[in-house]
Amino acid sequence: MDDFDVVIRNGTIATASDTMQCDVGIKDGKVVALARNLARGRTDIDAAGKLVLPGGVDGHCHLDQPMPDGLEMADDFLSGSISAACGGTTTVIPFAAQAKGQSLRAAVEDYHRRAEGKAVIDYAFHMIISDPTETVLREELPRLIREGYTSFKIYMTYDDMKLNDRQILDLLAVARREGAMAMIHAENSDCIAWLTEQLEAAGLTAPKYHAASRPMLVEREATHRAIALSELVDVPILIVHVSGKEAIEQIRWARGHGLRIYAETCPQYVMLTEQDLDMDGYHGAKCVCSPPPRDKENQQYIWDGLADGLFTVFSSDHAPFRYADAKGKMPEGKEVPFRYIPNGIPGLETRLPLLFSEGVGRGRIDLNRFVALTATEPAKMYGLYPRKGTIAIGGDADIAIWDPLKEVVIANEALHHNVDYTPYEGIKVIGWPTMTLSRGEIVYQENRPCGTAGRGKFLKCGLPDPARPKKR
Ligand code: DUC
Ligand code: ZN
Ligand code: ZN
Repeated sequence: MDDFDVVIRNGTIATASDTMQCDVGIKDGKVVALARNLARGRTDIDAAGKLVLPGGVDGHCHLDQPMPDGLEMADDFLSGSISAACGGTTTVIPFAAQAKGQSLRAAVEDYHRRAEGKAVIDYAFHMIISDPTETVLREELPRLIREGYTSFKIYMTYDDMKLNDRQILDLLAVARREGAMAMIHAENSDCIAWLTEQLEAAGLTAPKYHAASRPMLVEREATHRAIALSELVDVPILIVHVSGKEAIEQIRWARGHGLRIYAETCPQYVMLTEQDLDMDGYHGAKCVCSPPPRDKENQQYIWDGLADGLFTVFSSDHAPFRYADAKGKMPEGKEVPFRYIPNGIPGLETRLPLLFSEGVGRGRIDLNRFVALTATEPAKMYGLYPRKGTIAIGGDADIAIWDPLKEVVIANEALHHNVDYTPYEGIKVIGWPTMTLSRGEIVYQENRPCGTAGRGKFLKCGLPDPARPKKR
């Protein structure tokens, strides 16, 4: 006799490869049956007319990351994970960031303390390596990779984090040996510094000049260089937050030459343009992120890459800073020159609805590709598949039930993050999750979060599929 804790019945299930009508039987947090007409579960959910999708895996977001200069991220693991769950996401992967002079192990331990008792959905960690000392390269990093921290980010810009080419090569060599995934923020630091000085000398310091200080070419050059470094070491890399045409051209070239270059993009590069940095007064600060949003033509290149497989993952890059806040977009409580505006915008909760509505709803990508980009591929990329990122027997019952016809006008007051604005205010989307289950437990239902703080578990990641060492 079947004995299910939960049954989701009458819905349309979609994975990265298939769409089918069947019920989902859940026991002890796992999917245990996929068939029609399952016996009743203790909780029985009617999903008639709904889509039953794998919960999203947000492979790039920032929560409670220590910041320099008195800045503070607005979301911790509690508000961030609640917001994610309310937008249909069931796994988040934020960053344990090493400060210069700090041991990498200490950064990871500190980040565990920040997460402890807070998350309502499961989470893993990437690392950010800002100080690749001999100890990091020889001992800490290899050990941490073997313990389940199998991806790390390298910055080519930002004074407190950037690495030079030699340091990047050293880290890529470790990634190759251990089978880890290196994520690269590709912007040319010196070009940005030089342009920023020129703009400031001319008195051009409003938020919109942030975009002028980081034109496409600084991203193109760094993307090209990152590709060359990856080729030299013979290791795959993932270029994060790709913003437009010229970076895409570099990646297409690399792929065409057989190089294993993966790419991520984010909602801001299909939903915003640099005009959004030129809103009245200082409001453009709300859209300051790096790389900056580009223009309509670049948005189309991003859509093409989402549809044709150039991009493997679609992440939020949620980097939450409050607008009217001295710890956020107004350091010291003032409107400041663009170089002092913290880079980043919120997007955990709106990531999936925006891509669903603008992508699937407008016929730019199909539903299976939507699932691949937002759940399955990030789970594979970071060694969490098939436990996460799909609906399959034996996998965690991380599921978002969507009403594909639900119309929502995005309004910050209805979102659950701790940021005082959304860059997507007033945008109408069609399709929104009505219920999110994490390991079979309902954590969000009809606009209300209902997961308890601390129920989310830390996930040790396996080796990323694309980075497993080749047999030698
Ligand atoms: N890079 C990120 O990955 N997130 C926020 C800001 C940035 O530059
Ligand atoms: Zn970045
Ligand atoms: Zn980021």
